[in-house]
This record gives sequence, C-alpha cells and structure tokens, in this order.
Amino acid sequence: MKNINILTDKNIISLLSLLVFLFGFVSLPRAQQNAPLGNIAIETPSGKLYLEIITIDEAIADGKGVVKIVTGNGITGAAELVHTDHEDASPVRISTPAGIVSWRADACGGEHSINYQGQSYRITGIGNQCWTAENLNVGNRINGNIEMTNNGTIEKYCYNNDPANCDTLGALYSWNEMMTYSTTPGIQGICPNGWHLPTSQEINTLIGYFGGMYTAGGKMKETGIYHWNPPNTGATDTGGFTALPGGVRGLNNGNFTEIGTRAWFWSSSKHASNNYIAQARNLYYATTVATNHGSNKGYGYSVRCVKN
Ligand SMILES: [Ca+2]
Repeated sequence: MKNINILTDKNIISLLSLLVFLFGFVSLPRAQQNAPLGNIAIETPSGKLYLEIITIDEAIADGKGVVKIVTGNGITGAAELVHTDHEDASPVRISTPAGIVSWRADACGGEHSINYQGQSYRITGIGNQCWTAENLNVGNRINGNIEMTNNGTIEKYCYNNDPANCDTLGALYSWNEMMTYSTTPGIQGICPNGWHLPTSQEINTLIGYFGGMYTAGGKMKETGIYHWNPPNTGATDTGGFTALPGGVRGLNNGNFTEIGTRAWFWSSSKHASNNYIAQARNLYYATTVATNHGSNKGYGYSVRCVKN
C-alpha cells in the first residue's frame, strides 16, 4: 500500500474502485487464489502490455505492488502501482523497469481473439469499446454481379470474386445483408452472439478517441505498405484497429474497385430520411481522414463488430 500516493481528490474514487478490484481476491478461498486472477492491459508508446493480477503474497514475494508484467516487449518482473494526476482519464500509472506507463481498463477484458463460424478474429479494446480487429468473413461467397437476398443464409462478396481476398482482407456485404434485413441500428446482424453492428454514433466515439475525423484515419489504418498502397499517409494503428483497404463492390455490374486504396466500413445507422442510404466511413491511403458519408445500401463494404 505504501506505493500508492493519492494526488487529487478527483481520482480517489477511481483509485478506490481499482483497489477494490485488485484486492478483492483477498477474500477468495485458498484454492481459487492459485488460479489466474485475470489480466489488465496498459498502453505504452510501443504498444499494449498485459499485466497479470496476482495475489498479495506473490506480489510481496516479487518485491512490490500487486500486479506484475508477464508479457510484452521483453519486460518482466514486478510493477509498482502509483497514483497519477494525469488529466487524460488514466486514474493510475504503473512504474516498470522501462519507465512509467499509463493504466486503463481493457474493454475486451484481456481477451485477444474470438472464434466465429470456424474462423478466429483478433479483437482490440479501444477506450470503453471492444472491437473486432479484422473484417468479417462469414457466409457463402457469391459473385459480384449477383445481388444478395433475404434468403435465410449469409452471403458474402470476395474482391474480384477471389476467395483468397476474403482470407486476407475479409468479405464485403451489402447493408441489408449485413443487417439481416432489419433497419434497427445496433442490432447483431451478421455479428457473433454477444456482439453487434456499430451505430454511426459508436463509430464517432471511436473516431473521437483518435482525435477526430482528420486524424483518426491514420490511427485506424494498418501500418506499412503490404496491404495499403504507398504512401499510406500517417498510418499508426494506434489502438490495434488495423483497418485494411478492402475496397468496394460497386452497384452497376457488381464491379470491384479501390483495393489497396480505400477501406469502406458500414455503420448500422440508416440515413435519417432517405431509405436507400446508410451511414458509412471510409479511410484513404493518401490521407489521415476518416470520412463520414452516406452510401447506397447496395454497395459491398467491410464490416466490423462491437462487443455488447
Ligand atoms: Ca442472404
């Protein structure tokens, strides 16, 4: 406890909540104390680290603190828990052999992936949201020149009708197919159980975490030029969202365009007044902008899910 220093009244409640969380296991039966008690994730300039919560006895044996770093960037050993007066909603900071790092709750609960219809998808916690970090690739592939229909099965497009593109970039879906022919924002649609299609507002929240629409595109894009065409301006993949330039399935003749240059993501929110249009976002290889636009529901776009 001597490592914890209260610095501002404002953060006391947050700190106490964390301490209740961390110390809650004290009352657990001995047998349960030997089981893993959970993980928390912390953001560092070089990526996300995961801390394993351990018992106080183990922590004392390790030297100090009640958490220890178990993976990430070659750092191992005990972590020191201290309070912080940072203004950025990080209620505590953690001192590690590599320096002070901010702590925040991981919205994905320390999980890194989910399985859905035989495929594993990476997931990532960003702010208070837990997102799939890969584009959905579920359903039976149909050619781009065929319209998806309300036939009780999920259909998908693969760029250029090539299944290999679905494997690397995910599939493309019309808005109605994604929504399973509902128009209710935030429904599960073609997402796994326990997940739902992001509303336009939820995407705005994500973009807000990344400083707004003029910078969010860069922070959302996968880095490098393996999938994105050069220069892939400003790509940092800050929150692990790892947007890929899956391109679009067009309306007329179902042609595919813009692989490598643009990521198109549906929201589950339709246009306020035009029933043929739904809200979407696109990211571009040559800018850091996350553009909000309305699109005809017949386009084939990439799809992400948010945990309920
Ligand atoms: Ca269908």
